Amino acid sequence: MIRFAKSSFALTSLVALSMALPACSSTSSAPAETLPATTDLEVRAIAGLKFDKTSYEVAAGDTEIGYVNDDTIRHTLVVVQDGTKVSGFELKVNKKGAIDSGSVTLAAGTYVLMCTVPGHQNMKADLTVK
Ligand SMILES: [Cu+2]
Repeated sequence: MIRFAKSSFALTSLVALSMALPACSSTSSAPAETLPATTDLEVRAIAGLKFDKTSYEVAAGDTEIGYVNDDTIRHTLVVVQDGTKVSGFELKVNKKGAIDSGSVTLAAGTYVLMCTVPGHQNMKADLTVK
């Protein structure tokens, strides 16, 4: 029983290692995935339940938002105005290096970017749309 558990653990490690190898062959430490060239606003989730900036700014209208996970745990990104979530827009990055992007139409005003993962309620930043 113990022997079986050990060998299946070794197999899992080997699979994980072989999956990680292509990333190691890259000359850069950046994740393989990149944001679309059309990205208007880049937001990064960083360690300590924070976004990479405390305030962001973008032009009004159709906005392509890109979200990059520089942390090791799952995060989401929603846009909130006056306590109400802008409907139809939510980005999710489940692990380190994950990238998500999507477009949302925003009128000029003041918004808050938030992560909806339980316990991440302090993960907020201001978004000014001009
Ligand atoms: Cu979060």
